[in-house]
Amino acid sequence: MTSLVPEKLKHGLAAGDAGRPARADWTIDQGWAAYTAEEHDIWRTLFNRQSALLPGRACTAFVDGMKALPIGPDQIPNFIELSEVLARHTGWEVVAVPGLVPDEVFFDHLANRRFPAGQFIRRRHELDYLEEPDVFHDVFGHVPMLMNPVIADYIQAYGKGGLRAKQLGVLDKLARVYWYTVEFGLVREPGGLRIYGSGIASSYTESVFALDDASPNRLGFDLERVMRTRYRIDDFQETYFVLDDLDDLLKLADIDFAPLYARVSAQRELEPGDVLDTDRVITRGTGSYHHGGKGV
Ligand code: HBI
Ligand code: FE
Repeated sequence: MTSLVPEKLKHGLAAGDAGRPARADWTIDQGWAAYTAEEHDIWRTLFNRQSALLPGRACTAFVDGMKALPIGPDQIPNFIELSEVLARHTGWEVVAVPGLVPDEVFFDHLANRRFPAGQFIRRRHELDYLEEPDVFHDVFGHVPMLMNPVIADYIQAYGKGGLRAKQLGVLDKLARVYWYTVEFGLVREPGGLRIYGSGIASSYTESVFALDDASPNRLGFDLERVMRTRYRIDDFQETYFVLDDLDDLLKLADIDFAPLYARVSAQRELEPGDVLDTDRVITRGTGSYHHGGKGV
């Protein structure tokens, strides 16, 4: 699982960690030719085990997007080749960054349909856990969803909304919406619940936990409810929010969030595992994973 915690930036994430100077927009060259055989091999390991897991778990949009893209087991994808296909479908491109970038920089890229993807790949001893988004999380997890026109517009709207939310001092509320949709969202399909969140789709362990484990809650998505809900950055989620249809995100892209922020700010914040009387409960989790042995 990757964390999107901006605090990391304050502790000296150096631009150009990959050995290249970052530009003002924090982009770097992908430097594709410089990836080592070991790095391509780590990609292959991650790609193969995730590809075996996702049929019947990933949503149709993810599967379709993946199929149409030059993403395969043999090598770390080339961002220029990805961008050519993306541009034709939804007008997005993929640009390389050293890791987490400052919020404003991130939002500005998204608002202009540029997806900043980590240039580096995790090491072999951290296959299942890393703190910063790497090329596997960003490309395998996010890029297939950017082939979907609804997600394409929604993530751009998040970029535009992010700049406003930051000025209003309510970024934490908007970031929760991104977290519980783009990163950790589930969607109902005729065959059952499916993954569309990239943080789940790129995680071997969480793509099983999110759908099959008895521990987490699975609740119908509600915008204001989600804005109030804290999330876990360093472990599986205690609650997943479920859309009835990916098209529901289209409405979200159009809503004026300003009045919502005011209303939500007046209400108490919710803990990751809370379930309310007003929630549309799909699965009431046992909580055993996070609270096991403590009688919750
Ligand atoms: N930078 N590269 C990268 N990827 C992210 O997902 C990201 C980021 N910087 C800030 C950030 N996310 C979040 O803190 C915002 O979405 C709030
Ligand atoms: Fe991500």
